[in-house]
Amino acid sequence: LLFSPLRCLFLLLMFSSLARPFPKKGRMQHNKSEYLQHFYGYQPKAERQKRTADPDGDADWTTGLCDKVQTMQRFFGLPPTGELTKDTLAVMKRPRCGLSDVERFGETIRWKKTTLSYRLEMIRHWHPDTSKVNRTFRAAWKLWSSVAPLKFRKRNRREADIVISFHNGDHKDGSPFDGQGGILAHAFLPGSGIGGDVHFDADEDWSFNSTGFNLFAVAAHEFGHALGLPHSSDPGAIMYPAYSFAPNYELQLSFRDVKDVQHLYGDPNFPSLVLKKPPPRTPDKCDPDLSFDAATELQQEVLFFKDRFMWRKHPQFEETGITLISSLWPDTVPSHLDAVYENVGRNVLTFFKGHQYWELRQLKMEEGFPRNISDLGFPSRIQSVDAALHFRNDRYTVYDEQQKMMDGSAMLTEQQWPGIPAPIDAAVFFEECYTYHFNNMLFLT
Ligand SMILES: *[C@@H]1O[C@H](CO)[C@@H](O)[C@H](O)[C@H]1NC(C)=O
Ligand SMILES: *[C@@H]1O[C@H](CO)[C@@H](O)[C@H](O)[C@H]1NC(C)=O
Ligand SMILES: *[C@@H]1O[C@H](CO)[C@@H](O)[C@H](O)[C@H]1NC(C)=O
Ligand SMILES: *[C@@H]1O[C@H](CO)[C@@H](O)[C@H](O)[C@H]1NC(C)=O
Ligand SMILES: [Ca+2]
Ligand SMILES: [Ca+2]
Ligand SMILES: [Zn+2]
Ligand SMILES: [Zn+2]
Repeated sequence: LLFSPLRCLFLLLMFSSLARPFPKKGRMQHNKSEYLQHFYGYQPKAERQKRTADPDGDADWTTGLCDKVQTMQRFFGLPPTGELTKDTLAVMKRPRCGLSDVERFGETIRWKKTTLSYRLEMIRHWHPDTSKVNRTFRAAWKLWSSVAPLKFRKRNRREADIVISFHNGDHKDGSPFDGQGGILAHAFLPGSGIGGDVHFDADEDWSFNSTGFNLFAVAAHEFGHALGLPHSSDPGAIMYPAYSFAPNYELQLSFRDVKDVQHLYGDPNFPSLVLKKPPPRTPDKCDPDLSFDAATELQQEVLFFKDRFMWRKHPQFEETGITLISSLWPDTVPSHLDAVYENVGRNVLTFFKGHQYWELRQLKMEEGFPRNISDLGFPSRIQSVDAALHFRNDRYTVYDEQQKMMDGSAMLTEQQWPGIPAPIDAAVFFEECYTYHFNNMLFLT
């Protein structure tokens, strides 16, 4: 259905044209073949022929590649076209964890004891405040020990189950680091020796706040691997492989993380209900109570926004993938948006939140944003923008971009669309979950 050999042949050509001399930074992120090999188990032709002497090697290679691109796209909630679209390449370039996204470790790989020791190796390349580092790691372990029957004890000298260290480049474990950006860290599954150990890329600009990469956020994720957890495709999970840290967002385990760690270490006697507050669930697009923050068309797709997340509905594909807003666009695009809209003529996507707006062209933030919506010629009584720009509470206004003017008379929505409940959060065309509730045109409140 979705696979077209021609399209994949084209993909092949793109591959060769993308070949560049070895970039120093984030090597794997610049080599698509290597990215798919490393994170999605893709085996290029040469290696496969060695193994199977496949007479139909070329076609097989192309198919294999397309498959892996699709798997990757599904994982990150992109339309599974199998093509290396701009979006796909953008997601591939995002900083992330060094472990594979497709390996499943199974239930058997876990520690057989419940008190684990960890040790921090001397940090040679970086001279931070060690008390801050120690506090950061303690807090990251606490995330996990507060939802599962596990205890973590720090050791200063003696052997420990989990050794935490910083390395740059090739550090002799078969998974070299790649300089700034790209891969941030990796960890080993529970076991003896190197098992359970956690390595951070010493070339990154680590921080305790939102400059560079936040050590706490990455440690919380890697410690999950050290306990035996694989990557999760739930973008709300700490075990999601892409780095996402927002300064205003309290880092916590999601419902999925808690479920997964309790599945590994669950003890029927452990009262999982004592959690002080329930872990946050990633919004489910089919939840009848869900209301979107915003929605917009983007070329052929319809995009829906909620908190830090977005869904992408592509007309060619039945599934609607969920992803993080930050996995596609720069961190400067805020979460909890008020409205988003596409200006097809100017090829610009505009995001609204409060009295500010941002403009993106070709996935890149334009200079000088955010700006005040008063710059758009909005009358001062407009403090923020709801829904598809044209809606504000029970009124809608028409914004004329040519004139930078609002149609002066805000009209009551009900006059235009009788029976539409107000206020409107997002006005969109969406049919996947709701066909039997509504006709195709859906207005969410
Ligand atoms: C990408 O990686 C593959 C496999 O490691 C290698 O054969 C190829 O030369 C690399 N391409 C570039 C442009 O670095
Ligand atoms: C932090 O941990 C390291 C390594 O275990 C230790 O050498 C250092 O003294 C600790 N720092 C503080 C302030 O406790
Ligand atoms: C973050 O911490 C660094 C020092 O680790 C400091 O220089 C910087 O100003 C801080 N940034 C913010 C936004 O707090
Ligand atoms: C931006 O707009 C808001 C409301 O529209 C107004 O209160 C605020 O003073 C404006 N800020 C600037 C810097 O113009
Ligand atoms: Ca790196
Ligand atoms: Ca170990
Ligand atoms: Zn990981
Ligand atoms: Zn390593």
